[in-house]
Amino acid sequence: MWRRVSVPLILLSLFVLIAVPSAIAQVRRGRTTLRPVKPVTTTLTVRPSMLCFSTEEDFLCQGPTPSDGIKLISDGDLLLPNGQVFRRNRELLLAFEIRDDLGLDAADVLRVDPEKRESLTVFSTELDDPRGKFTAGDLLTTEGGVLPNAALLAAFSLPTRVDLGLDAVHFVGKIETIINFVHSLRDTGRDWWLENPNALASKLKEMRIDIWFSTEGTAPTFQSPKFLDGDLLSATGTIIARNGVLLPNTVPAGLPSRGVDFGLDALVADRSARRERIHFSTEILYRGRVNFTDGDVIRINNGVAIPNATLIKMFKPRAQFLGLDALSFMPRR
Ligand SMILES: [Ca+2]
Ligand SMILES: [Ca+2]
Ligand SMILES: [Ca+2]
Repeated sequence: MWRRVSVPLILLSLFVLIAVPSAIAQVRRGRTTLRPVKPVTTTLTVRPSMLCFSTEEDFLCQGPTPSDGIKLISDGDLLLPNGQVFRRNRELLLAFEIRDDLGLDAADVLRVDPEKRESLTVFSTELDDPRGKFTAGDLLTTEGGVLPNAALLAAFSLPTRVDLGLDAVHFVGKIETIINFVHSLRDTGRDWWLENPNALASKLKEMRIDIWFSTEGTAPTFQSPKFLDGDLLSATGTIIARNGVLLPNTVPAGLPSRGVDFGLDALVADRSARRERIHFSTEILYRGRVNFTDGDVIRINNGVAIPNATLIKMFKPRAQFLGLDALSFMPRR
């Protein structure tokens, strides 16, 4: 009994003898905390429930049946990690009166009204409109607006006008202003922007908003690129983050210095234009000190935030990996 009591007593006495004078000394030195303060992180913690996404491939859902009763999921559908379909491809394209599935490789959901089952989303398809109303490089809105690829690239003053595709998109700025700009695309029309592509950068600056995006191609030439398809661009003509900035130093990302362009095919951030909030997906995987696949959600300069398996598990697909091609936050409803 004596031994059982004495050991805790001795430990307690030692703690009092060591800890209390140390604490008093810290308070005397004007320190208000007795423990080391954890470093404050400004990185947004992204949870799967905050996101919607599209896959690289079509698949059959083996989980709960989607609300429209169709178990076949297209790489053009916008999905929720809870195993539901947020919008089918044909719903996104409803305003364009297109019944073909044209794929989905960029999306930014701006507003959701669950009661009316309405949402305002900007997005880009994998394929051109068969009737020629838009290309896979254009930015589309669910209201039927089209911002052509030429306008997105105009501020980069490339020597020739070329459609470089559109692989990821995210608007930054005040959400009400972004929505007003997107509404205006419905009335302006694609042809006006093709005639006045340089108007976009000045319009965005005037409204104090921006369009962050990535292309499918490197320009103006592969040998002497101004930007890579793995760089994050701004429609005002600047590079927000090069491929080598997006990925940690231990990954050989960026050309020509580090060796490989990993691509950039899906992107989310908040609306505040802070680079540390960027999360994205690459076109190719990497195995090294930092491992990632082209289906994972990766945090800027910091490795995998959400693995592909977590995004797709509620769909119970028969393959464990479906890729990742578009990513958006879901607005708070
Ligand atoms: Ca994409
Ligand atoms: Ca596209
Ligand atoms: Ca990807």
